Order: sequence, then structure tokens, then C-alpha cells
Amino acid sequence: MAVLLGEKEYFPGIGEIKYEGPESMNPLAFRWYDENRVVAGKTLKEHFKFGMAYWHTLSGDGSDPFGSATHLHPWDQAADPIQRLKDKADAAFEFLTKLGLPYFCFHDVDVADYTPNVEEFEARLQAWVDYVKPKMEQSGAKLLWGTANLFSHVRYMNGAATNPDFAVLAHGGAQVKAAIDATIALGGENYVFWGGREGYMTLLNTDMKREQEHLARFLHVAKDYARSKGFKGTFFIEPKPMEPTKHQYDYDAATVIGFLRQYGLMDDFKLNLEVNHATLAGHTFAHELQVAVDAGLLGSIDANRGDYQNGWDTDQFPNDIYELTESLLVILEGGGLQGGGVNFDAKRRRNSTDPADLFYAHIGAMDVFAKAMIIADQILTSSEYKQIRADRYASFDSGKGKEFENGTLGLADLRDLAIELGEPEVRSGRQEYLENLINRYIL
Ligand code: XLS
Ligand code: NI
Ligand code: NI
Repeated sequence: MAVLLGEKEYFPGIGEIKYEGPESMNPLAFRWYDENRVVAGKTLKEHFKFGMAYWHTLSGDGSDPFGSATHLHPWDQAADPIQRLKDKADAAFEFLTKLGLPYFCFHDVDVADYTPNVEEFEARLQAWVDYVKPKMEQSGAKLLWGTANLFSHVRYMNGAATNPDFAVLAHGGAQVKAAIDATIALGGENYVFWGGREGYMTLLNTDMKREQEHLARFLHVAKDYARSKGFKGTFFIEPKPMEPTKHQYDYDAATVIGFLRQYGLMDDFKLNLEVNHATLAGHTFAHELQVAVDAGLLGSIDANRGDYQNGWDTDQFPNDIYELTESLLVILEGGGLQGGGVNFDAKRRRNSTDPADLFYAHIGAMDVFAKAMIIADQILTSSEYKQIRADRYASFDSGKGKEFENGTLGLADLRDLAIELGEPEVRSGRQEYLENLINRYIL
């Protein structure tokens, strides 16, 4: 991927990040992410489809509830909103081409300043589309997914599609329409819905059933509109249990799957799973992945990590090889991501104020993904990992166990068989053995 600079270079002194191999001590090089390396039949580039999150990388300013911005972006200074969106796009494409990120993702309000004037906002988004389209063609970078931010504006304080006020829902519709139009215009491969405020703060003022029906209807009309405009990609729902809302309707993978099934959305929607959202819901990321795989709905992932000590959505960059290896075992065995990729929904810390910190963050994350993929593939192809699990269920492979699976045994049959089979043998689940097996390949 050739480096694409705008009028100004925003990351001077940093060139194209190259693969130098595990022996390299260069902090601005990849040690494991060789995009052309083939693992399990595909290149690492194809497996991951790494994406830059426009919001964290270009818009995130380091502010938190206790303090204002610490990341003072040179691309965010122009007074004119159109000039500023162009500067930001220049910085975005410089960054992703220097890193060799093949994809990016955006919210409508990340790429252009939001204005409540519907027509004016549509015009700004169109100006952005016109500006980035040639940049995408020149660099080869693609749009993994687009989305609309229906949670920041004051009107969305009680949700968008689940707001008790229809006028608010209509404004949400206007934003989603414009974001879908932009996604289609840029050849976006997927479209995401994350319902940050689609939930409730207290049941005392909430008609939960009615709100969920509205959400389903909203998703249907958005999907129908996109299809009518020729969109062939997949829609993703991104579960999260809470934050900002006390209770969010898209709580976790299992909840979303039930919702999609109930409202007839299974053919068009899959899941975009985020690591830190899984942990907020009290699950491991591997658990959420497995739930989606088992339903045939694993679409895409938002890569990051939480903080074990505080529990909220800290969106840190991934760096834990063990956890990622476990996750990639599930993804590889489950046949990969359906249509999606790996979007870095992660931000550098408030006090990581050097522009180079953005590079270190992504390089480290891409390397740990690459190494974990290589390890997971070795575990699957050359260890006893799969066999141990298969053996645990061997009693269902034939005989009466098989008959039970096939549905030909009743409860009374089970009673008779209990007598015939006698007390079952105590068999180890071998958890520590399996944990060591993973480390055997890591260490
Ligand atoms: C917030 C979400 C958000 C979605 C896109 O917690 O992760 O960033 O990915 O709206
Ligand atoms: Ni996310
Ligand atoms: Ni998140």
C-alpha cells in the first residue's frame, strides 16, 4: 500500500511501517504481522481485514469526565467545517496507508461536523464522500463498515429508535439514511448498528415491549431502504450490556440473537462483537464468539481490551496473547468472520500524547493478532486439542447416546439405561492440561 499524503504531512518522521520479523527491535516495525504470510489457507491480511476506527484515531481527543482534551490534533484546527473534514481525511489516509491498514470504519459524526439541519448535514457527508472516494481508489483502502452516531446529540438522551418521542426517532432515521447512502457510495462492505442509548435508565418510565418493537421496525426499514439502493453487504448489531444506558436492549450475543430471531431479521443481520463489551456483560470474549459461531452469525469484531480492575469500557488496545489465542481458536474453528474484519475500536490513553503513540498502539495490536493466529492454527492442526474435546463426547457418537441425539429415546428409556449402564466413571475435564497446551505453543 503506497503512502498517501495530503497537502500537509501529519505524521512527519514516520514512514511506511514494514514487516521486519521477530528479531527486529524497531518499535515502528511489525515483528509478526507479515500481511502476505499464509496461515490456514489465507493471508493474514485476508483473515483479519484490519480496520482503523475513524472516531478513536482521528476524533478522539483524550478528554474524560474529569478533564478536557489532551490530544490536540493538527488536522482538527481549520475553522471551516468542510476544510476540517478534508484535513481529517488527509490525516486518516496518511495514517492508514503508513500502517498498511486495508480498511477503515466511520460514524457519520466522525467524518463531518454534525449539524441538526438535516440537509446541511447530508451535504457535509456528501462533501466527505466526494473527497475520500479518490483517496480510496488511489490507496486501495476499503470501507469495512459505516454507522450513524445516534447517541451523542441531546435529543437522543432517551434513545433514538427506542425514544418515546416519534420526532426523535425520525431524526435518527434521517441520520441512518445519510450514513447508509455514504456507505453505499463508498462501496462499504457492511453497516453497523450499535444502540448506545437504545435501552432504559428506569423501568418506571419505560414501555420496554413497545420500545423493542420500535427498534425492530426501525431496523427493518433501514435494511429495506439499503437493499432498495442495491446494498448487498451485511448489517451488524454490536451488543453491549450497558454504558451509557443503565440497561441496553442489545445486551450480549445471546440476547441479540433472540431479538433477531423474534423480529425476522436473521437473514440480513449478523453480529459485530467487541472484546470490552463481552467483559462488561460478564462473559469472556471467546464465549461471545462461540455463541455467535453456533448461531452462524459471527460477522465482525471490534478489537480492544478492558481493564480487569475497573470493569468499564476502557477500549484499550489488545495486547494479551493468551486471551487472543483462545478467541482465535473459536474464530478459526468457526470458519472465520462472515463479511467483516477486525476493527480497532480502541484508543490510546489520555496521557499518550505523541502522534507516534497512535502507531505503537496499532502495531502492537496487529502483531499480537498475527502471532495469536499463527499459534491458534498450530494448536488446531498439530496438537491433541480438538481430539480431547471430541473424546469427551464420544459416548454420544454411537449406541444409545447417538439414539438420544437422534431423538429416539424417551425419559423412561433413560431410566432403564441408567440401571443398565450403572454408575458413570469419574472423568477429568483436564482444564489445566488444556491451558498448559495453549501455553506450550505460546511459550
Ligand atoms: C461503543 C461502541 C461504538 C461502536 C460503533 O462502545 O463500541 O464505538 O463500535 O458505534
Ligand atoms: Ni465498538
Ligand atoms: Ni465499545
